[in-house]
Amino acid sequence: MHSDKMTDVSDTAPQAARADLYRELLRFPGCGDGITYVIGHRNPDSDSVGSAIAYAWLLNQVGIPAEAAIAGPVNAETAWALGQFDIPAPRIMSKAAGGRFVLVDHSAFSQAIDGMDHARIVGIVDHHGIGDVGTDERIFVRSAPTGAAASLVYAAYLECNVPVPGHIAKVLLMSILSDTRNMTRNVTALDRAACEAVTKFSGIQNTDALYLGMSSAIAKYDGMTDWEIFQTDFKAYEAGGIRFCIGDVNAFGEDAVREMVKRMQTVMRDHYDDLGFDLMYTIINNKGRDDSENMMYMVCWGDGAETLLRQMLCDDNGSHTFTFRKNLSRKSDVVPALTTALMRQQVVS
Ligand SMILES: [Mn+2]
Repeated sequence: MHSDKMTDVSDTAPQAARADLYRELLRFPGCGDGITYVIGHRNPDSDSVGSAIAYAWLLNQVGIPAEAAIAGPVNAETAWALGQFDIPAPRIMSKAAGGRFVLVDHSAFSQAIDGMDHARIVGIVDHHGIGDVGTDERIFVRSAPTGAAASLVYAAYLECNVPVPGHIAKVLLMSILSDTRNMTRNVTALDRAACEAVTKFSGIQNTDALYLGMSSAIAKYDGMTDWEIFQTDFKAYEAGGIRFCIGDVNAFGEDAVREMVKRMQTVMRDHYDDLGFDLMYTIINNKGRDDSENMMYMVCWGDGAETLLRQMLCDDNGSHTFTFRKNLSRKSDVVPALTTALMRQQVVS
């Protein structure tokens, strides 16, 4: 007989009772009437988009009218995957003021759309650090160090005892594979459980093929200028009074990576003055790597930018270029390393 985990859960009275507790928390007083928008960060990646779609769908199931939104156009990877699934991208929102929001995959105003500081934030689902979106109002925050925000969204489905339908399973799978680099980076037991479950519910047989399609799509950047490529996945930070940014771009194979290194160096040099950051970094991932090749490159610009990178585990190739044998995560490796180095610098100077 076919046994479905989700059905098993709903059959047990204690589980169902517990689901009611979580449903009530999601609909907490003050959450209000009208539409709640679920939105990810600027320069949306697959995790941001998939998590928004899936969490909005869940909110609707528990009685909160919700709609997924995105902070800008989807990237080539997300566009390709949504195209495969025949699922439309959420609508783009650029102004938040006056609206009601759940933030997914971010919790900092610098990564939110304009006006979020004048909006009502009723929830956060994030796997980064806690950002600066402080509020005096009541809020449902779900934050944990998972590989993908989408794994936390899956956990919310479990808690609310809402079965994951096929189309939601597909976008959650897209999100998890993307953020964990096909389950090779920052993978926790929850990510593994989520990935296994949504793979099953999605009906997708070959997740490696899905991931390969996604990563070759994102490394293509068809018809985009170097400046547009640089901005596709770009985040701003501050530590020790120093403003810095880290872009994250992709290329397929070592030759394409070296070419991309040069292009991103030029972009950073040309836009250094108008962007106004003290330090600029770009990670260039090798998406089609074999064992003889480097996993990723980092290029930098700005006074002292190289000094900070030299403190990380990498090879200095000169002309602002560094190579890594390991796949580093911007969130869990690069940002903490740079932040620590900058704070230390501040203490010394
Ligand atoms: Mn994420």
